[in-house]
Parts: sequence; structure tokens; C-alpha cells
Amino acid sequence: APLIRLEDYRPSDWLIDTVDLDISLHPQKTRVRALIALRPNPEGQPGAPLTLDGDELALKALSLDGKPLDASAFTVTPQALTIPAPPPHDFTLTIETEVDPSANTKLMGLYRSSKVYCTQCEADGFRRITYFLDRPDVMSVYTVRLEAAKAEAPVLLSNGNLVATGEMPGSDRHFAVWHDPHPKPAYLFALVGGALDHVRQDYVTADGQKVELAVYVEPGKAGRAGWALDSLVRCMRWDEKVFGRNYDLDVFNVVAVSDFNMGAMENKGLNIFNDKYVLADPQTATDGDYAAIEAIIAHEYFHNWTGNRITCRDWFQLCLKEGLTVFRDQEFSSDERSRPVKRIADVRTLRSTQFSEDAGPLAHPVRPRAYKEINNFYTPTVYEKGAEVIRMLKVMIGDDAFRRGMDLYFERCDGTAATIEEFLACFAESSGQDLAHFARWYEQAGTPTITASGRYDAAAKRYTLDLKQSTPPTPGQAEKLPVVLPIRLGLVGALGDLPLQTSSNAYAGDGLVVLDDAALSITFEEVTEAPTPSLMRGFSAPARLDLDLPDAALLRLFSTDSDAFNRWQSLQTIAVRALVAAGKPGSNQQALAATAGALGAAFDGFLKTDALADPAFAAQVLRLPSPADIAREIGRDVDPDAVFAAHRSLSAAIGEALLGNLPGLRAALATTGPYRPDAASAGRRALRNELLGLAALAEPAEGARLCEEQFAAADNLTDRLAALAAMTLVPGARREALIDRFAEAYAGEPLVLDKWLMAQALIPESETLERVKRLMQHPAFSLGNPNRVRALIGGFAANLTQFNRADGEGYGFVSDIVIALDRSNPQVASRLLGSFKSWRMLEPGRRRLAQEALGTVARTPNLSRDVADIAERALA
Ligand code: B3K
Ligand code: ZN
Repeated sequence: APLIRLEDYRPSDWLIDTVDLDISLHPQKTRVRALIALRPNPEGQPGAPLTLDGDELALKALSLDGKPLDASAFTVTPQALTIPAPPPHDFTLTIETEVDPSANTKLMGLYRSSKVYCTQCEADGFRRITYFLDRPDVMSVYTVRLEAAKAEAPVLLSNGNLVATGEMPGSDRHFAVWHDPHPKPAYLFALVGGALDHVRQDYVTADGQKVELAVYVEPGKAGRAGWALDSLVRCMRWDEKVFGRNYDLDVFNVVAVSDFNMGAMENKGLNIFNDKYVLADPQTATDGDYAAIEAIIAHEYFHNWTGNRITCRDWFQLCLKEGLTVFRDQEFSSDERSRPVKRIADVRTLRSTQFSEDAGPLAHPVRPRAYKEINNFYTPTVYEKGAEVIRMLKVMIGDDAFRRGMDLYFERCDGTAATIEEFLACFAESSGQDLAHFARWYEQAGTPTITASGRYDAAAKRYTLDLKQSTPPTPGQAEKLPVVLPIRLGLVGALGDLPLQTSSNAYAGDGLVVLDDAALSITFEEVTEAPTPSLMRGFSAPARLDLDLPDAALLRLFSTDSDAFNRWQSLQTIAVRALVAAGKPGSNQQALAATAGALGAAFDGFLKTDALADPAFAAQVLRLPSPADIAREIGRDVDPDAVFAAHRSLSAAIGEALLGNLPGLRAALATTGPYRPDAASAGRRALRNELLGLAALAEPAEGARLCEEQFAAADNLTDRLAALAAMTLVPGARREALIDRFAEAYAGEPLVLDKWLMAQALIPESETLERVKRLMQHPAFSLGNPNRVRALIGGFAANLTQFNRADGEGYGFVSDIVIALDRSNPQVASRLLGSFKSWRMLEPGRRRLAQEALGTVARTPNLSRDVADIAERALA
């Protein structure tokens, strides 16, 4: 496949002002007639040929300005329709194609999901519906007429506002016409047709416009759509209040489908969702699901301004909409829930997904410079690191200049397909700061390490902090330059933060030091006692911090730091340090016992004093970094079994230290009354269930009993699933019995059974591979459904010790599935292959086996571009 480069970007030679689609839905033979109005682009090449993109298309008819086009005037293949000598002025084309939605297993373009017609066009699925200029800088006004059998598709939806409906006389068919006045790129086109139930609500925007909101779900599931609708109303109000953004159509529809390649899609006025991120009731969704639904509903809604009204000039600018929109949804959740707890959760995700991507062969900049398959670049780097870059920008220029910069961006770029440069220019203007150096965050891949050390001169009352930065090489970028690192900090004394006084230019005031060179020394004056530095407060930059504080100082920070994030981080740092040391082969386990003692005592004291004041925070404190986090920190020649053993022994020892406290605490944390999904109730359940997990490790028999008891007594899925998850840590007949009980209780609930599949796939025991193979035969599993594949196979691939089995069987199993799946759904297959992204950090034996498995995939004939690209880059 050819490499597409940012530097080769050229404006389109042709533009399409309007698109009139007439789509007659049929399970196998859907007819699409597209009338498109073309115009030479003043910024393109005059007299250039016209080439429209296609993908697996069959052309049925073609006319130009209403007259059938002579076969000698064009060439057509399933991938392209070319008119070598088009008229040198405006003209129309009428293009008729036929597509088979039932045969579309790639779930890109028009397909059927449990009898519902739906579409997914981002990044380049529209070309699977009709021939088109399928690129985001071609923006058009769409009018869409949908026709279908009434019985099969009583509901017909598309983008924009409904303008007409009617019956087709003398037939069993009907139609609906939708018009979207906002010009949009083809990737935001959508349609839905099917028998669907819905819940609805009226909404009035801050500027007085009435909007009809609705959430559509499979028949019988309307009782589970309320939370999504409620979240939608809240995020719409929030965007009005915080960003001054109002909604701009008469209707806003959300549709849940059960076969979907990712989480959701922000099609203009018609968001289509994976039903996992819409459906919720206490029996079938966990607290985590409620929070994820709220966040993703908000994310897709927020795209209406950051993504739809202002879209991307080209796919290299993907982070322009994705990083910014993730930032916006993170802020929304922070305001709806607990800001520090949300930050901690987001940083955990960033480290586990993005830091690991940055450390391996798939590393790439937030704005990639080249790609073969754009769908492989919807990554944690573009999304999560992209959001961190926006967060840093806000810290650097301050809240006011940030808001003014956003306003300027909305004003200046509305209705256009924009670039990162245009975006940054708005903030340079609003703040008066030169952001040229800051822009390097978009170009340079890799996670910087900040190395810090401090010296206190008691006689002179001076504290000097030496800071350095470096970024390891990544594929294609051997040399790294310094980036702009905003470091929020405090100097903590016996009674809290000491005043910060310095004449250094690097000090921006308000506890912010900016490290934009390779090294920096900063001296604080009038420091009256030896302080403990608290650096990177709130995780102020997506970087690693290397600061050698003794455990005693970190424990002090845990009890005295004014920054909640760093309180949490201090104990994590103690745990990481001990686990990294103990997880290296042949290491001394004595030191781990000492850490277990110190951490156990700290947790115990904390739980006795203030854990009940903020249980959600306490749950985060108690949750150790995962074995995968430790493996990434070790970074080379990793033996996953050694890492896991160290982790297990530390967790069990901490559990033992807490045992005395446990029954009383669990009783105090029990929630009363019916289940409610709010953050406070969810926090109590989170801490209570964290304690259950520790109990199961410390005292397996008693832990198993507690799990059975909790499973039987619970009135909600959160507590039942936590009981199952804790029980998976205790091998034996009781575990198997609970697994069976769970399956019986939730028979017929595919989304709940996904959690059941995943819990089993994650069991850290050598029998798990056989168990997963067995579960592939279970009626609840299907290779054709992306959620099932991600739960069972994706779950197994995330099982550090079992995916990375020393005999290579884990790699062989996953790579065989990748190859099989590639024939039906390349996007899901290539995501799964991404599980190999950390193979180079393993010890030599596993490294060789992983490389062989990747090689087997790479050598398979007729691979999709998606899978071939990942295999090639992973091996490079
Ligand atoms: N923009 C979509 C993702 C599309 C993925 C295409 N392979 C969802 C989102 O980020 O909101
Ligand atoms: Zn998005």
C-alpha cells in the first residue's frame, strides 16, 4: 500500500456543493442514487481530471447534467470512477450504485446490525456507498431520501432535520426525507433504518431554540436508554455554560446498535453508538458503564462543534478534533464527578495505553507525518496524548486566554476544514505567547523523562531544583529535541506548602515552572525549612518523573500534600519502585516485604482516619499499579511471570495488613436503599470492592465466602461483577460454581456476558488458554461481533502472563484469530494485532516467539491494509 504523507497535501481540484441521495433500502440490494453538484476548486489545478473514490462498489448508471455518459468518457473500477476530461465548469453527476448491506462484515459503509440498517463512514466508509470525493476538506450540503419496507424499517433517520415523510402508494414501502443545512464532509454522513424503540425529551438551548432529543434502541430496551438521554441533556447544558456552544439543529438523535467497530460516531445530528455505551440499568450495567456512557455521550455531542462544524483539513489533523474533544469530555466528567479522581483515572489510562504505545514499535507523533491506513491511527497517542497537549496549553496560557482562544477558534474556523496551525494561532493571539516551541508536542513522538533532584542550603535558606529532560528515540525519529514541559510544583514543609520565591525566568508564578530546555536549575529563596518537593502536580505534563525521594518523604507527601493527585502518586511511586526492583529476575524479595509493611501501615492508617470522607479517592489509593504498568517501567528483558509474582505477593501482604479493618469498613461502606449511579455511591462501592479483592488474595477461603455472599445479596451488577472478579483470583470449585451461577443469571444479556467472558480471559493461570478456546464455542460468543471479540480475545491478549506464555501458545492463538478475522473485519483484526505492541520489551525467549507469530501474520497472503500495516510496523 502506498504511503500517504502530510507534506504531499494538495487541495481538491473539485468541490461538491450539494449532494442529493436517494437510497432504497433492501437487505441485499440497496439502490443508491447520488446527484452531486461539482464545481472546479479555485485553489486546485484548472482542467484537472475528476477521480471519485470507491471501495467494493458496483456502478449501475451514470449521467452528467442529466444525460447518460458515454462509456468512452469515463473509466470505472470498484475503487475509482474517473472522468479524464470533465467540463471545465460546474456540472452535476448522477451516480447509481447497488450495495449489499447484509454481506458487509467489515462494518464500514452501509451494513446491517441485528436487522437494523446503519452506517459508519469515518474515516473512509462513504466511498463504500457511492463514488465520491471522500476527503474531509470537501464539505457539502446533504438532502437524503430514504425508502424502505414499512414493516422492516418503520424508523428512517439521517442527518439534519426531517422535512417530509410519506407512503409509497400501492406498495408496502414508505419514505422519509432529511435535510442537513450545515455543510459537512462525507465521513459525517449517516443513516439508520429499522424497527427501533425510543425515549425522547424536549430541550431548549441557551439561545431559545427548541430541540427534540431522542435515543433509539432495539425493541424492548427503551427502559435502558434513560441514562444516556439524561447524560445528553447535562452535557448540552455544560457546553453552553463552559464553552458558550449551543446546538444547531431541530433534532438530535442517538441510535444504539449491537455490531459496531468502536465506541461511537459523531455523525451530524445522528450519533450512532455501540450499544455498550448507551444501554444501562442497575441489573445490566456497572458503575464504570454508567460513567463511560456519560463520557462518550458527551464526547460525541461535543464533536458537534469540535469536529463537525470545524472539521479536519486532512486525516493528519485528526487530533485537532479528537484530542480536543477528549479534553472536553474529561472536563465535563470532572465537573460532574470528582476532579482529582477523574484525573487519576485518566492518568492511569494514559500510562497504560499511551505510554506503552510510545515505548514500542507503533509509536508515532500526536500528528503523524505519514500513514498507510488511517484507521490504524485512532490511537491513544492521537486521543489521550492529544488531550494532554490541550491541557498543557491551558496550563501554559491560563484559563482566560484559553477560553478566549477557543472563542476565536470557533469564530474564525467555523464551517471550515482546519489545521493544527490554525488552531494554535488562535491561542498565540489570545495569550500573546509564541507557541512555536510548544507546537513540537505535535511533531515529536515518545514520552519525555524529567529527571529532578533538589538541594537544600539551610544556612542560606535556599532550595535549588535541578531539572533535566530527555526523550528516548522512536521509530523514524532517532534524535529528540527538548519539548515545553509545564511543571506544577510546591515545596512542602511540616505544615504544608511553603511560599515560593525565586527570580528565575523559568518561574511563571502560581506554582508553575516551565522547563523548555534540556536542563534548568531553579533556586527558591527564603525557604525556612528543608522541604519535600511535590512535582508535576495534577500530572501537569504527559511525562515520566524521575525523582529519587526516600519512602519516608513520599509517605509524608501522602499525608500532607495539598495536591490530591500527588498524594495518590506518592504511594504509587513507592509501590512501583519496589515492584520494579522485585520484578526483575533473581531479585531480592526482602525489600518487597519491607515495602509491603510500610504501604500496609500507610493504607491501614488512612482507612482508619479519612478514607470514608472520599471513598472514590481511597479506592484509587488502594489500587496498586497493574503488573503491565510494572513491566512497562522495567522496560527491557521483562519476565512477565516474575513481575506477576512480585505483584501478587505485595498485594497479598497488603491485604493481610488490612484484614483486621476489613469487616468493619465493608459494613460502613455498604450503600443503603435502591441502586443509584451517582459518583458518591459509586465511590463507596469502588472502595468496598477494592477491599474484597484484597481479602480474596490475603485469605482465599474467607475471601471466596465473602464473594459468594456479596453475589447473592447484591441488587446491582457492579457488586455482582466485583464478586466474580475477586473470585477469579481464588482457584477451585467455588470459583467454577460462581462462574456458572453468573452465566445462568445473565443468560440472554450479551453485554453482561461480555464481562463474564472477559473476567475468565483475565485469569492469570496456565489453564486460561484452554478455557478461552472452550468459551469460543459457548453460545454467548461470536467472532462476528466486535464486542464479543474484544471481551474474550482482547481480554486474553491483555492478560500479561497468559498472552505472554513462555511457550508462545498465547501468541499463536491470538495471531491465528487475527488472520481468520482479517477476512471478515480488518479493523477489529488490526486492533487485536496491536496487542503485540510491547513485544520488544520482553526477555529474549518470548521476544523470539512473539516475533515469529508476527512474522506468520505478516507473511499471510491477501492481508488487509489494516493488518499488514500493523504487522509491518510492529516488526520494523
Ligand atoms: N470519530 C469516531 C472514531 C472513528 C474511527 C474510525 N476508524 C469516534 C470518536 O472519536 O468520537
Ligand atoms: Zn472523537
